[in-house]
Amino acid sequence: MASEINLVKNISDPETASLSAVEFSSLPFNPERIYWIQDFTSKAVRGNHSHKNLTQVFIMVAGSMHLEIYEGPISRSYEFTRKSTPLIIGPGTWRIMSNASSDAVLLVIADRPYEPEDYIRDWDEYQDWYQKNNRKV
Ligand code: T46
Repeated sequence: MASEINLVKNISDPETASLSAVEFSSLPFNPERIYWIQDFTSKAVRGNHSHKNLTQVFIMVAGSMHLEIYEGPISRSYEFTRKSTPLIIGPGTWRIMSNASSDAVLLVIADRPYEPEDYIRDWDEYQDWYQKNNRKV
């Protein structure tokens, strides 16, 4: 499952700065972890995996990247920028991040701690898993 979620409140002061806020109470889950990814190199390709149980919100706080999301065999592409609405990425979605700008910062809010066993990193295994778990797009 991948869908947009409007949860960022932006308060802009043209004379000083812009402030953006997320109230945890507006999330559809209780956050367990926050991390962010930055300092992308020009040829970086990250992700290339799915999760069995993890739900996350992706917020692009700076720069831009290309985001490809698969739900089984069906894919969707996003040009994800700091102007984009945040995305909820649920279990059973394969993600590929590429073409990030050098200033890109992706902030992720997750509903579970880091669990290496929750990852599916093999594409064929993912497609089998997706079929067996009967995920709907
Ligand atoms: C995702 C995308 C957007 C930790 O030790 N703790 C953590 O919370 C995370 C997320 C990672 N790590 C370690 C595991 C690896 O040794 O950091 C290293 C890089 O992780 P990974 O190769 O999974 O990084 P990405 O950028 O491919 O994927 C990450 C998340 O793992 C993933 O859930 O959706 O960011």
